[in-house]
Amino acid sequence: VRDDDLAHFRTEFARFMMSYQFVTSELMTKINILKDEFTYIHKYSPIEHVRSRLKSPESILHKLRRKNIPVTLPDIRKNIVDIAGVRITCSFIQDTYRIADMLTSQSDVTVNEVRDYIANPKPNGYKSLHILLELPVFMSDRVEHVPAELQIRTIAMDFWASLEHKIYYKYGGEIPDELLTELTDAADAANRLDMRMEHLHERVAQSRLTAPGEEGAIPLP
Ligand code: 0O2
Repeated sequence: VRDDDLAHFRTEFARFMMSYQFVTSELMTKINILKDEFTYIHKYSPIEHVRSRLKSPESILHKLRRKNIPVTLPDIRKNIVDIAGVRITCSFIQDTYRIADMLTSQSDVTVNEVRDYIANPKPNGYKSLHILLELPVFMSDRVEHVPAELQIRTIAMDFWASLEHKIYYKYGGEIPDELLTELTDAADAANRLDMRMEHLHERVAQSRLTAPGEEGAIPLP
């Protein structure tokens, strides 16, 4: 490879990666606006944490090799749709869907695919709502439609997924059977906890609606 070509590729790649940084910033702004406004109206926040990450060049290359995709920027743009990743953690299951609806109904958001692993968990027990979307990013000389992966899940689902992720990497993807069984049991326990918390949350919301002396209160959803 000539030095000139390498320098050119470096510049282009850096510029390419910047577009994912920008789409992440746009998504974070949208999420923060929804969070603040929802909290103001409903007096509680449906979002506990929001985190974002950019896939590393190593991890992009690894995925390209695994899927046998050529290493060109247009191929990466088209095929690796989770370079920009944003994860929202909610307290309650109903809020994961509510946040998803609020975001995906915005007119500049194009939804390419929804993978609902909450309604259809993976065989290991993994639960999360994944939305593959695209947003326009306005730059100095052009508009780019940049994809991002949004993951929305509850605190209990997130707790389970982070431990499973660590165990998966610790065992290089070959988790021993007895740990797999325990993990599946833990996923069931997390699911039961989600159901109970949701039920409690609904009861509290109902009692707030009917409590005497609270006529002026803004009802919980
Ligand atoms: P990281 O480090 O989070 O980026 P695809 O090839 O795109 O069709 P892919 O990428 O497996 O299939 O898509 P999927 O199933 O929607 O999963 C994408 C991401 O979801 C993963 O990204 C994880 O973050 C998370 N995920 C999916 N399945 C599991 C699971 O069983 N356990 C845990 N803990 N997380 C999961 P990456 O790139 O694998 O990792």
